[in-house]
Parts: sequence; structure tokens; C-alpha cells
Amino acid sequence: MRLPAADVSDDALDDAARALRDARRVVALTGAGISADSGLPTFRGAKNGLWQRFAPEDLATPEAFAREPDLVWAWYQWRRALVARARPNAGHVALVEIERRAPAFTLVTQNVDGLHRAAGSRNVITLHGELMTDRCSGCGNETPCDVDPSFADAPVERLDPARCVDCAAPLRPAVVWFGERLPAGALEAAAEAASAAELLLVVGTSGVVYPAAALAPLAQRSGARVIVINTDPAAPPGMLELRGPASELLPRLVSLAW
Ligand code: BJW
Repeated sequence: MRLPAADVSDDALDDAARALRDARRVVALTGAGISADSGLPTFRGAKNGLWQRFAPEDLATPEAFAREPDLVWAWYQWRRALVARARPNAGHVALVEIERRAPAFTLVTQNVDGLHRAAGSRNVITLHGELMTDRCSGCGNETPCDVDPSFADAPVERLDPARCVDCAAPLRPAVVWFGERLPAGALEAAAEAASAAELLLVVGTSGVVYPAAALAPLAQRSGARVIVINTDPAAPPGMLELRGPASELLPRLVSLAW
């Protein structure tokens, strides 16, 4: 996939790099855009053919799974196949380097793909769960999911969910759907990090899904500098915008900062 080149002035990058070097407590909030450069589709960007008729709000809900479990399960099996062959990109790796260099660093991610940990990030708060884990819709038992790599290139529209080996109820992905509570303690830990941050990097998120979307305003109100890295215009007033792909901009920022 060809990515748009960054559209950023040297002054803006220097300013951001200085802020990164000087901050004692750095937090990054990431969304699907950081993994776009690893070949994973975002939620609200251009869609893969088979799934372009569906918005995430039509599939990522308990109601959708109750109504059409085979449709929802097929979507997740396709995404799991894509994640199974995806590798962390230079943006993920740059965040590992920031964690190594900054005095204190917390990574808050909305992503369920596991690529931050695969890259080597350690202090990671996952707000929306784990794609590659199944949870039994009956007994709640969690197990690693099965992946059929062929679905990456040849997705199907309907597939019956696998069943729990203990209680035979349908399995679902261990992710957070709309209307569901975030994992215990995750939001509290993220809010604590955001309100203590001196610098918040907001990377590759449309900022429309709550409560994650409240973290940048929270950090800003608490006195943090907020830098938004996104291929589209995404920075509210008072935040520094660096427009371009995260896989290009984050490594540039790191090499200017240190
Ligand atoms: C690049 C790029 C490149 C592209 N480089 N950039 C307050 C107000 C209104 C509504 C609510 C509210 N509080 C709660 C709600 C309801 C709801 C909500 O937010 N609805 C909104 C749609 C309005 N929230 C919830 O229901 C949450 N739960 C909750 O609040 O529970 C309360 C509760 C309490 C007590 C009991 C019970 C409940 C749960 C939200 C769960 C979200 N789940 C999903 C699916 C996860 C599983 C899965 O993967 O399938 O999470 S939805 C989907 O959106 C996914 C994502 O994590 C999330 C955010 O998307 P993200 O990452 O921002 O992706 P995109 O595609 O939107 O944006 C990508 C961006 O990258 C774009 O800007 C591009 O430009 C950019 N980009 N390439 C840099 N290379």
C-alpha cells in the first residue's frame, strides 16, 4: 500500500522533538492508524470489498453478535488472519525507543492487534481487549483463537462461531464492543497516566470513540502538551498537528529528539 508522504514543516517537527526530549512523563494514545502501515485496515477508512457495507457500529456490538453471530464471527476471522501475518512497523518500533529514552512512558492503545507488544513495548494499557483471544459467551473462559490464514485473501461473509470445549456456548473475540465496559482498571490507569503526563502523543486515531476520546482533552486540561500524528486533519485547537503516516513521523521525531 502506498502511503501519503508527511506534510510537516521542519519547525513543527523541531518543536515536537524538543517537547519529547524535555518531557519527564510521556504518554502515547494509539489507534488503528498506527497499524495501517502494517497492512491492517482502519475502522473508518476505505474498506476491504467484502466488508465495505458495514460500519464498525454494525458489527462490533453484542446486539449484532446475538442477531447474526455468523456474520460477526466471519468478520473477526478475516481480521485475525490479517493480524496473524502483520508485523510491527517503524511507528511501533519508534514508540519502543521512546519508552527506552523517556524517564516515564505509558502506552495506551485502543488497538486489539497485539503489535505494540510484538514490537517490544512493555508498559501497555489495552483499552479494547485482545483480538487473538476467544472468550466463551457462556462461561467466560478465555483461550487463544484459531486462525485460518486463507481468510486473509479469501474472506467469507458467514461462518458459524467456534464453540467452547467446556460448555459448548459460542465463542466470541475477547474485545470490547460498543456498550460494553472496558477491562477492569484499564480506563482508570489510562486516565491517571494522561492527567499526569507532560506530553501526550495521539497517534492514528479518529478520536470518536469514548471513553478513549476523552483522554486527550483530559491531558490538555491537566497541563500536558498534546501532539497529534495523523494522515488526516485531526487536531483540535491548542494541539500541535503533525500530518502524515505514523511510520514515517514517529521515527523522524525520535531521531530529532535524541
Ligand atoms: C493514520 C494512518 C497512518 C490512517 N498514520 N494516522 C460519550 C459520548 C458519546 C458516546 C459515548 C460516550 N461514552 C460512551 C459512549 C458509547 C460508545 C461510543 O464511544 N460511541 C461513539 C461511536 C459515539 N462507547 C462505548 O460503548 C464504550 N464502552 C463504554 O463506554 O462503556 C460504558 C459502560 C459502563 C458500564 C457498563 C457498561 C458499559 C466501548 C467502546 C468500544 C469500542 N470498540 C471498538 C471495537 C473493538 C473490537 C474490534 O477491534 O473489533 O474499538 S470500535 C473501534 O473504534 C475499535 C477502535 O479501537 C475504536 C477507535 O477507532 P480508531 O482506532 O480511532 O480507528 P479509526 O478507523 O476511527 O481512525 C483511524 C485514524 O487513523 C484516522 O483518523 C485516520 O486518519 C488515521 N490514519 N492511517 C497515522 N498511516
